[in-house]
Amino acid sequence: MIRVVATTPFDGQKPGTSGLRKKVQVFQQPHYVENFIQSVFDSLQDFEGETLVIGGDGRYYNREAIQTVIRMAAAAGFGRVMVGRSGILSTPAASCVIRKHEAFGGIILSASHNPGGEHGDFGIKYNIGNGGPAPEHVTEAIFARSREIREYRISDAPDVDLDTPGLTRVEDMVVDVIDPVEDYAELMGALFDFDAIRDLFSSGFTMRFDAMSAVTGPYARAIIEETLGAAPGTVVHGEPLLDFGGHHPDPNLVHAKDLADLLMSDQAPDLGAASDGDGDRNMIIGRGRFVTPSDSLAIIAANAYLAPGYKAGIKGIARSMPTSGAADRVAEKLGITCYETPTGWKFFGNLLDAGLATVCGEESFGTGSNHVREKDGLWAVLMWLNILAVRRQSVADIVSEHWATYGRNYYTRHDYEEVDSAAADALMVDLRRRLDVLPGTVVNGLTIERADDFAYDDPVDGSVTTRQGVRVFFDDGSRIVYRLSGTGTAGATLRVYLEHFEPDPARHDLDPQDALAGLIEIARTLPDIEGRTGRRAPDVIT
Ligand code: VG1
Ligand code: CO
Repeated sequence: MIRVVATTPFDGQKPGTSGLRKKVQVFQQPHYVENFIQSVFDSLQDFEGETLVIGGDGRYYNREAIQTVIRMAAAAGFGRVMVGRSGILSTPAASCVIRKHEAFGGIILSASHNPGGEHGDFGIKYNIGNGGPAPEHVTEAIFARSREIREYRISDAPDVDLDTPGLTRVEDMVVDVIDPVEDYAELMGALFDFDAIRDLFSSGFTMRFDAMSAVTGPYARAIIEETLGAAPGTVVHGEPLLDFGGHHPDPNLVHAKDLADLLMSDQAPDLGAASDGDGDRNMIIGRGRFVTPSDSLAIIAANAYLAPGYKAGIKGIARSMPTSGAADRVAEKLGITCYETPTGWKFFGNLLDAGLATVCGEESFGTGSNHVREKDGLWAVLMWLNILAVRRQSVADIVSEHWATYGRNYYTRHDYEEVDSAAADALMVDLRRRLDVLPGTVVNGLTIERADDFAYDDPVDGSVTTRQGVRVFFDDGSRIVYRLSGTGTAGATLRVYLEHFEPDPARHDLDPQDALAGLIEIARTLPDIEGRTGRRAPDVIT
């Protein structure tokens, strides 16, 4: 039976950079998930009888939320839901399944790289029929609806058995529990030269893939160990856990420190890689050489033709604004356009759909291509494996050669986490107020050439997105960017992105924190970070 339940709106059901993210306790309030899901359905049209894909990263509250979404999809009139077995679908796999099965859209349960568990974070995201995150006009409609919702519709059917693949029914809707890996693994096999990668592993090449007790474990084991023949044990922390083992499932030098330490040691394998909570991020480290995500994007763009799926070359590159300009230099050499978008994968969707960009990336450990409409952690790792299998050089040599050819964009991001929201807002307001007077100012020997608040004109649908981050450009080509995170769940996180271009190969082996020391000092003092937030130093440096 379908029940109509009276409800009242909750404050703050506003999707951020990537979906709605809150503490688990917030989602556990009666009607909270239901209100948001009904607001999503109320913002969509013509889905009667259509297919909805559902899956998540396996974190605490994943199964409970999925049962609610299934009951509400049945009440809303969907014809079929495809749900990953045990409620599991990595974000890129969900995107792949939506596209392959021509679903109407998908609901992804994840707070991505945010910590999980009973006291951690949870999240819900709606993806559209192209497999990508809902664009801004859709998330705005969802938020608007959440503020006036008065009732929701839900079936009172019992829980669906999520652990047994196959077909069942809830009301008139078919529930199809699918293998979460199959479609995705098949797509990867079509893009990359699996024979060449198998040869690489059988020649003695060694690797460690840290799945961080998050969703990519089953995918990495099936593809890297079982299909490509990497030694058993190559994938570590391969079981998805409700709380990710108590760690931040965020693949960076701070939260994947064990992996980073191993790669800098005498016991280092040839390649180290890691992925985040929902499998869309990646970290690449060679023996003794960390590859920044911005460099990884540039190197992938320059070498993509080595993989069968990209042998005809790439049509364009897209990067988020705070990502370094390394990819721009590759685009210039290839004679293609490099698009600059606001932070968040949803801004790449139109460029990919229109065939303007083939490869996309963000400085936040996100890389991907037109094969799906999400960033894709394992895809990036397989791309690197394909490149290494063909070039047969070390990661460090490939990176050094790249810098010698294109120059090096020294890059770092400093995060100040959980700072007082009012203080962070005031800091940004003050920077915006000073945009007109900053040009011409000399700080620490560098002259500010121009400053602005990044706005994006989407070349495909003409939409304009403003206030996407304050940029300060210096006369030596250096850049500082300030923006507030849209994924956090406590206080505000101030992100400061720093970049300096170095053409001289003799100066390519500096520690980025040293190479950027002068700029880092300017970045701290220009908006008086310490005075306004009380923070002397960032919490996370990547
Ligand atoms: C962060 C990153 C952004 C990324 C987003 C989602 O957003 O900076 O580049 O797209 O997370 O990534 P913010 O607003 O906190 O800076 V994930 O792996 O959540 O899906
Ligand atoms: Co993620």
